[in-house]
Amino acid sequence: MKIGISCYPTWGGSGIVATELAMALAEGGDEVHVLSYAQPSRLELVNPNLSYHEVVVPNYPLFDYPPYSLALATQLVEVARHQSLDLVHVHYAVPNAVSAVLAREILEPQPLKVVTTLHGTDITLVGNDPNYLETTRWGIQRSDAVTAVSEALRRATQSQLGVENTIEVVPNFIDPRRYERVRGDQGAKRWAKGDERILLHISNFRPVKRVLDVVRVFERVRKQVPSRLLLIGDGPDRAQIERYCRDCEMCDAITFLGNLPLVEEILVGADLFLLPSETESFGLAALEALSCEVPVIATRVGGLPEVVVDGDNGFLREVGDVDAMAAAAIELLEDEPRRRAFGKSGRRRALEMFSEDLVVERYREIYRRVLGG
Ligand code: GMT
Repeated sequence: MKIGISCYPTWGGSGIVATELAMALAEGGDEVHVLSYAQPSRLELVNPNLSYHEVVVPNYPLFDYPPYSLALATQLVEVARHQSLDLVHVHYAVPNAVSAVLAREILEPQPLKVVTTLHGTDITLVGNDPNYLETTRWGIQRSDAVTAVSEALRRATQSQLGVENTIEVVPNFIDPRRYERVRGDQGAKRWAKGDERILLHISNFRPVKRVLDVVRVFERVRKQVPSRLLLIGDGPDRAQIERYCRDCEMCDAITFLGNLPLVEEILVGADLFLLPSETESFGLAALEALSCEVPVIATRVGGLPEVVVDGDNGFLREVGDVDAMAAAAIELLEDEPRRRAFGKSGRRRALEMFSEDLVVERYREIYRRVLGG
C-alpha cells in the first residue's frame, strides 16, 4: 500500500504513535510518506520505503495566524498526486482530518481514502471547543474510517461531539525490542545517590498533566522513603514547577531532564512512574513505563484504567488526591517484592495487549478494508 501519514512532530503522544506506525509499516513493505510541519523527533529516515514531506506554511503580513490547515491540504494533494497514494492516515483530528477530507475532494476523480485516528485532546479539549467543534465533527464524519486510542475516547467522541459514524478502538502500542535493547542498563539508577529510590514522570508539562501534583506526591513520599524525582519533558508549566521546587527547597532532590528521544533508556531502572493527569485518553507514557517493568501511579480518568490495572501493575486514585497517590507510592516502595511483581505484570500486559505487531496489523486490516480489498 502507498500510505500518507499526517501528524504533529512533537515529542510525545500522537506524534510518537504516528511515527512508530510509519516506521513499522515501511519495515513491513508498505510505502509510507510522512507529512508534518517539522520532522518528527523519532522519525528515522533509514528505510527506502519511508520519506518525509515538510508542510511549509508561508507567512504574509496580513496573517496573524498563517493557515496551516490549507498548507497541509495542499501538500497532501501534491504528495497524493505525485506519489499515487492509496490513503492518508491522519493523527489528531484538528485540523488534520479536515485538511485530508479537503484534499480528497480536490483530488477527485483520483481516489484517496482518509483514515482518522483520534488521540485525546483533539476531542476532549480542542475539538469540543465551540470554535472548532463543527469543522472537527465534519472532518471525522467524512473520514472513511475512524479509530480512537481507547474505549473511553470513543465514548467521549460520541457524547461530546455527537459523532455518529463507527469508531473502532485501536490502542497505542510499544515496540518490545526497545526495552530488550536497554534491559540490564542502569537507566534511571544513574541519578540515585546511595539507596535513593527513583520516581519518574514524563509529559509535555501542560496544565492537563498536573505536574505540580507529581511534585506534591514526591514531597510526601521523600519524607518516608529516601528518593529522587526525575522529570522528563518540557512545556508551559515548567517554570511554575521549578519555582515551586525552589520555594519548597527540593531542588537537590528533583532533576529536570528536558525532552529525550529514547525514554526507555531512563525508564529502565526507575522504581515508580507518576501520571496524575486531569484527563488522559490513553497515557502512552504510562504504557512505556509498564513495558519497562515500572509500576504506574495514575489517576482514574479517561483511558488510563484500560492501561493501568489498579492493584495489579499500579494504582489508580482520584484526580488531585495527592495524599492517596503518595500513600500508594509509599506502599509499593516499602514492599520491593510486590513492586517487582507489579513491574512484571505490567510488562506482560504491555506485550499481550499493546505490542507493535498486533496493533500495526489492526491498522493494516482497516486500510485493506477501506481500500475494498
Ligand atoms: O494532549 C497531549 O498531551 C498530547 C496528545 C497528543 O496527541 O500528542 O496526547 C494524547 O494522545 C496520546 C497518544 O494517543 C495519548 O497517549 C494521551 O493520553 C493523549 N493526551 C490526553 O488525552 C491528555
